[in-house]
Amino acid sequence: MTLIDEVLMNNITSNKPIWIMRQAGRYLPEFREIRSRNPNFIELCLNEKLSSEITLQPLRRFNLDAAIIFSDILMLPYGLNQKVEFKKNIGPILGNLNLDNILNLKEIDFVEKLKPVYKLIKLIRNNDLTKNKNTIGFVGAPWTLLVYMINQESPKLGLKNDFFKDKIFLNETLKVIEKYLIIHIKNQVESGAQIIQIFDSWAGLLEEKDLSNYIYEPTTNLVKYIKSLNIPVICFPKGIKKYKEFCEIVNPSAICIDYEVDPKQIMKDIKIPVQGGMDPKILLTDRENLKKEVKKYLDIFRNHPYIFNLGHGILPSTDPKMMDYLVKMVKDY
Ligand code: 1CP
Repeated sequence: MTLIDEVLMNNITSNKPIWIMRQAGRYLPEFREIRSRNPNFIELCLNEKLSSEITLQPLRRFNLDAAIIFSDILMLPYGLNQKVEFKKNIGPILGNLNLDNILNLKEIDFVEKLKPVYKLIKLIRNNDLTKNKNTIGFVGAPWTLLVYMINQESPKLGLKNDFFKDKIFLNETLKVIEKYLIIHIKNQVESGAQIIQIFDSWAGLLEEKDLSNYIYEPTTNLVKYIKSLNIPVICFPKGIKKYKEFCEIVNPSAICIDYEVDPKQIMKDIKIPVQGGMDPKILLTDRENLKKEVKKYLDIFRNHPYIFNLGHGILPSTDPKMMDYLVKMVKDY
């Protein structure tokens, strides 16, 4: 049993396990080197030799407790035959969504398109570097995927004005996303993923009255499904504010918190295992400050099942030396 397994069984461990969102990525020179030779991001994700190597890169450098597969939440719309492109300095750009085509899609064709993701999981599970560590698979939450598939670009500057115009269309799309998410999760688990994290990066965009329809209901369905496979599920409803209500309704195995919530309040409100919280920008400051912040989270959650992580992905401008210092500090605490 690993430290993360212990925590996810709701046990308090004296040493806290650590992994970092986006640990495989742009802050690592060895990733940038591979990326510079592979301008097509989707193709890079679909090259299991390279994507497994990228997954393992952070484990070669740091004593992390888990590998998170190098993939993307937008592999789902790609699998549904919606065009997905990553433009430099802009982000993802998606083609028009054709719901009829998606409704007519066959499950085996979807799985065939995403096969390299499942092969990547098998490769890393068989690698010595993940021995005694957890392999984390992931998906985007139904709401966040709906956002990208309808908005067709990042909603960083807000959703398009007519986003909520056709509610029937939105709900039909949401249903089909849920259906294929279950298929994608099933295949990740069958390939060896031991934990699933659900990233709801845009949960903060919804008004309270819409949380039930777009987040609570579809996410609860996924959580129930993942638990039925005897696999723990970590939910990250970034920016939702109502973490307590989310946990009570959705009931994940663990909750990942963002950097805008007060960890002390979470400690009071939440009975399930907690992950994350520290602002990724702290890694851009100095060691003294980093030490102070890490200590803050470890002290607050000392008597709680807790996995150290950040409150969002590690920033591309992070110095790998600061990441090294962070991991060592958590391990030596
Ligand atoms: O080199 C590059 O330009 C690619 C940058 C990049 C990377 C490294 C993208 C494009 N995706 C990824 C990998 C990725 N994406 C992982 C890898 C595993 C890890 O080490 O953690 C994961 C878990 C994701 C998940 C993901 N993709 C999310 C959820 C988490 C989050 O950050 O909120 C989201 C929203 C995406 C969409 C996406 N993919 C890539 C970008 C730049 C974005 C965000 C665009 C936006 O701001 O809307």
